[in-house]
Amino acid sequence: MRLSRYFLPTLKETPAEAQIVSHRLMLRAGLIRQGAAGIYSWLPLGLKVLKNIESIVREEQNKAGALEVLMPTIQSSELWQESGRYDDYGKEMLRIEDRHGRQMLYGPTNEEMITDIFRREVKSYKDLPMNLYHIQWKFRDEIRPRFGVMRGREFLMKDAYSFDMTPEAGKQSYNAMFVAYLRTFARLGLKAIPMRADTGPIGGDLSHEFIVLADTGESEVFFDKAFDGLDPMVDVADGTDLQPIVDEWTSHYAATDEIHDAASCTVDSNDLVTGRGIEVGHIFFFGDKYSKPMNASVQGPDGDTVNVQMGSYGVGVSRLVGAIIEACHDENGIVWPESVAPYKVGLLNLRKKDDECTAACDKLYAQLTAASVEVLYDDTDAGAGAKFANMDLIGLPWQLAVGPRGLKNGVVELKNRKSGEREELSLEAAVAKLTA
Ligand code: 5CA
Repeated sequence: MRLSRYFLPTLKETPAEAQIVSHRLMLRAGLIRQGAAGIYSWLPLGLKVLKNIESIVREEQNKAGALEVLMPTIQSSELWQESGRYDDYGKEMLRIEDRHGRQMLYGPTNEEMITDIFRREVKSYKDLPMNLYHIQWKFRDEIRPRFGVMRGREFLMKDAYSFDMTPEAGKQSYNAMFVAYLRTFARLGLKAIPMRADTGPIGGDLSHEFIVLADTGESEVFFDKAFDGLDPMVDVADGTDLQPIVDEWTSHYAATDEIHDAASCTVDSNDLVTGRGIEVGHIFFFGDKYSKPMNASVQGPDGDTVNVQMGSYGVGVSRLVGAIIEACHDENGIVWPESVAPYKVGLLNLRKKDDECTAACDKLYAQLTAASVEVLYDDTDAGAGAKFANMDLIGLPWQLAVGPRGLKNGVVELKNRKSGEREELSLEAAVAKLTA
């Protein structure tokens, strides 16, 4: 992509309304713009990151055996009357009346709707286990939307719903999502710790929040430093017994302030780490909480009818953009992990008026693009200093700078955004390194 043809409205000044670094950088780097409190438009660069995160989440859901569907954002109130949550959900639910006076709502979550789909179609234990997920916008009329996309009112969530015949099978489905979450957050370049959690309005008694550590996180967290030694990139194949993996990850103490109790915490004080964290995922097992009132049942092997055992599993996809920036930035801007970066390489033409320099840049751009390397090519008239500052701000993993002085010696400069390391390479070597 040529920057001269792109829409990247970056800001030099720090926007006054943004209290935390990720919100400031998302505005400054031209990723989002606010429409109303807690409601954002995604500009081209931000949307690319959001889509990259979504893809990784999707790959790991599919790998874990979940099936993608897409449910609507607008729901009818009737199913929520059935589950009993229509009144319970209170003011966080955005209620809408259609032209016929029917009560509708903008979905804050989809337990009711998916349970309805399931009960209409699935009648036998033979069709289980089943896990259905979608990646769809939600609306919660948060009392205090803040920190940009971190606590929005409209936000993108991946929500999965599992259906099983027995509580034991239901826990296996829970374990599959638990492990998929470990892998997902690791692939996103994050260190997320699963912590025992309150279940709130979703319900149930088994639940974990996946928390990314960041000073600006909304919850205070307490955990055993033993988590440092665990590798979340667990390799799983069909039939792998997941229980030992989950046991390993849940045997160490980790709790948010909601349930942490200093008196009953057994971790040696030298081993207990205290910090702040951002909740990027939340998984629940709630048995028949919805299947019973909504009468979602299947026929078991001996002919009797049983309410299915359910779990639900959320990932805050849009929140993750902010969470990744909180975890990956420095004083000059964002430092994207390569897996989610909007472009891999920023190509800087340091002297656009120099024909040789422009010809070399055009050629590098063509070669890298032909090799499927995503390049954002700064072919604008801006000065070299401004170009470097802008590239640092938007945080692409590699910067390839081309200037007349280097070209005289046949070299260009490749900088790694994260380490800051620079090296001079021939043009061929630079292309080889970036396409390797
Ligand atoms: N139905 C269940 C799981 S599918 C559910 O709704 N869980 S949740 O309420 O915990 O939300 C799932 C994830 O969505 C959270 O872990 C969080 O990462 C994200 N999320 C929740 N509220 C917001 C919000 N206001 N802004 C941005 N992300 C949010």
